[in-house]
Amino acid sequence: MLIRRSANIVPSEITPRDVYFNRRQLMAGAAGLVAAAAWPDALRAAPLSATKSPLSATDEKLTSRKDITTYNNYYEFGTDKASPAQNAHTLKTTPWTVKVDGLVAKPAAYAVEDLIKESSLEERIYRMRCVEGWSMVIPWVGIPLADVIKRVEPQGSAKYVAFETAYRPDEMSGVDTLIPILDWPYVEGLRMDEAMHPLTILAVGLYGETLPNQNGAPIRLVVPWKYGFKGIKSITRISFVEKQPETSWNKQASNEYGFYANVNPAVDHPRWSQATERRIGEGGLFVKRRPTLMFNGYADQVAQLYMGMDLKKFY
Ligand SMILES: Nc1nc2c(c(=O)[nH]1)N[C@H]1C(S)=C(S)[C@@H](COP(=O)(O)O)O[C@H]1N2
Ligand SMILES: [Mo]
Repeated sequence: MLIRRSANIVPSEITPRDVYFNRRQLMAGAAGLVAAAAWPDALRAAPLSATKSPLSATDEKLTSRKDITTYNNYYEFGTDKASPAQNAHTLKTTPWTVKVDGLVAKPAAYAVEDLIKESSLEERIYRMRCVEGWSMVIPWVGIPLADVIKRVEPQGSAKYVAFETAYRPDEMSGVDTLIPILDWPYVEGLRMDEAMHPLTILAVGLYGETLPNQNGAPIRLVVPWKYGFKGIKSITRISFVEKQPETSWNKQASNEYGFYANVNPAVDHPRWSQATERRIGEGGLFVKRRPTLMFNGYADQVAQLYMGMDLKKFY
């Protein structure tokens, strides 16, 4: 019997394929229906098949999987770089739904697998730059956010897209602290043209497998020409709105973190320069910092979005 068999084996013996196969069988058996493809259990990294995208930055050496998955910012699980990898396993990422609401023709609670269904998974190798001054090159797997936006049919009055992370004190060790680090839930936003830009993706994996929890499983935003904090993790809500939405870091310190957060070596953070960066993995005290590039090196693709805007004022 399927159920007794799976109860008798220890989790480490279950491969992602077994999980996938068993769930399909159980669903088909119980409902007497053809089961929809089940989203692989994100607790264990499961392989994803993705096509390579020409929008990748292929010239640079990839940051190791180890560094990408152990040097994280995900304050819901603590503020040390190592904390998310240690603590984020408590977040239950299956099943997972994303509520789409606001100024759209098709508001609904979409299961992650349905949200990405009419799109094909692509590998996008992107340079990523954190406002703290470090950078990585990450092989994401995801879909253009534009595909999702088109499907839900925003109204003409929708000028911005707002995003919200799950807020689950029982599953997040860092949100119930005595002095709150941030005003939870974590929220972010993009202007509609930024959200529709072909470089903007919803990532569901990295290095060819489903996202580890510390990187924002099961689904997170990736906007490579902006500072890392715009890349909101474990998204549970996407809202289409008329007015510029609030963002977590801007609420926390509006003189330090603006709504746009475009990578810009000419506009310093009030407490430190943004002119250079340290590439994670290029260790050693004497390794030279790299110059930070305008729009993180994506200026050819995105500069026209900001024509005529004063980027010192709209930082
Ligand atoms: N919900 C949530 N999303 C978040 C953060 C966070 O603390 N909470 N940190 C941001 C910051 S500052 C960065 S640099 C990136 C880091 O993503 P990574 O750990 O996958 O590299 O996630 C962003 N998304
Ligand atoms: Mo960051």
